Amino acid sequence: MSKPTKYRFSFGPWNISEGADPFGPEVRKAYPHEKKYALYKQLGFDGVQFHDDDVVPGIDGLTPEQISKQAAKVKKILSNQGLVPEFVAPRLWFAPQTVDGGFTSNSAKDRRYALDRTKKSIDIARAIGSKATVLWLAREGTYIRESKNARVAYQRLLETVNAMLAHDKEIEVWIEPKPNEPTDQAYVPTIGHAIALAHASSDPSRVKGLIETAHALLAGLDPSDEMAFALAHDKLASVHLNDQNGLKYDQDKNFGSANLRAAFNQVRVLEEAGYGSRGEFVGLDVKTMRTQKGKCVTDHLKNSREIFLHLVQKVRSWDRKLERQFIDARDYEALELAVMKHIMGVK
Ligand code: XLS
Ligand code: MG
Repeated sequence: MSKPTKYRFSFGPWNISEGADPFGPEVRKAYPHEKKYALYKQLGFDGVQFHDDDVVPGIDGLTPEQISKQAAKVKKILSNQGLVPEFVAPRLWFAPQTVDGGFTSNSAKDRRYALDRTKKSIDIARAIGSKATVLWLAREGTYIRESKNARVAYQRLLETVNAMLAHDKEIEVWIEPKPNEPTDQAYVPTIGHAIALAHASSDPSRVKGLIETAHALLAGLDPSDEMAFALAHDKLASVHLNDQNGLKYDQDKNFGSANLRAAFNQVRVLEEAGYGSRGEFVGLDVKTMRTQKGKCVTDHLKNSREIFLHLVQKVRSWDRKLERQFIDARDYEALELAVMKHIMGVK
């Protein structure tokens, strides 16, 4: 057995939120991003996930010089706090140009905006010391199927990935699949789609996947199997652990809070593959409940990390001999009871 992985954790500043939802306003006071960075270490986190405008607010109205000046400022804050920028993702779902999608918009002008913005966000990633960008393809999809040519859309996505790889010779593109929300039907709904794109690209070694638990569940898939698929192809660049209670809006619940056994299996698959041993982060993408009182609530982050670490202990103390015995005997009823008792902590 190789040395146990010492996990490193990351989250994005948007994970400390004000609690607005589509039906009502903020319920907690805003907390400035700059102040959030000072909280990471004490919560047990070393990595920061970014959207481009988390680093450079108002990015669309700024000159390249203003953008690099602001990026340098954030780089300094990170190094003062001893933090690592994990990735910078273009936020392509807020601008008026991305109402109908970015790379797959029917408007050539809007597609150009999406690519330019993405190149800016790659430059920001490099400027703050990260070699990764994430494509969560929020609005690349449709509400009615007839509004776009899906075949052309997938070709455009591939051209986009190639243009990103050509723009910067070192950048890695991590594709984060999600099957729906905000669109009815999103392109690249599963990790299989993402990895197919990676292999079709001009440099497959720099295109990987990022799996978010809730996104896999929304696709009706088992997150641990999705992770296993990516790991089998050495394509799992990062994970966004959280949880989801069935097929409803994207909930970003605390890791393990809806389905502890599924969480155990995600940790088991990651552990067995040595995930993290090459510096990959265990990312969390969790939101506190809207009902939670307080300013700057961070308990959900601390708690999800704690649940992950408890599950690591559960995986490491799982009786592999017993497992082998039940598997060899094809006694899966006994195997299931043993797993359940182990998770529940009863003998
Ligand atoms: C939203 C996504 C987002 C990405 C980065 O559901 O998970 O948070 O991780 O754009
Ligand atoms: Mg995510």
